[in-house]
Amino acid sequence: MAAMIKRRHLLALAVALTAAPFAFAQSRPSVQVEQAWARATAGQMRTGAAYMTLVNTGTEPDRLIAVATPAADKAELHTHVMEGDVMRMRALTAVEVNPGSPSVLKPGGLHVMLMGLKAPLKAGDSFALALTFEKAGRIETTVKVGAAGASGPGASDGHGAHQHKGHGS
Ligand SMILES: [Cu+2]
Repeated sequence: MAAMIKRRHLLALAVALTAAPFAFAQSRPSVQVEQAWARATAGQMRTGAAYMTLVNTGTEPDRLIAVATPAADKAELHTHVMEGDVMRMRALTAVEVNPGSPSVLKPGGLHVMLMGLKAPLKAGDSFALALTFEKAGRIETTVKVGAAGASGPGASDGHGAHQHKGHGS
């Protein structure tokens, strides 16, 4: 008799557990775009790249599916792949943004390719970038332009001694 009741309780628990993901799925997914930056371009070069960290603060996976900026004729999602000994860029249709593991766009990896820049990117300037996510929708961010040789957001070119390192890691 007692065993019977216990079994029923277990079943109820199992139902509660399987129902939980549905409850979470109702919550609105959200993505934060952090530390968007770009390198200054050289001379009349008409292509550039923007980098950033995409943090999924929701509970469901999301995907970055489109990028656009008034600073360039066209923006695309790119990654770098090795083909033999040669590093090449390849266009992507989407970048996965999963909860608990920020997607980092950085030199040598994922990046937003800017084609047909309307003006050279100069250190200290900034420009708007619109990111469209499958679930989170359209998010606008501001891309800060760093030095031509910058390797990260806010990275100094040797003169930025007063710069803070930003969010600790
Ligand atoms: Cu590219």
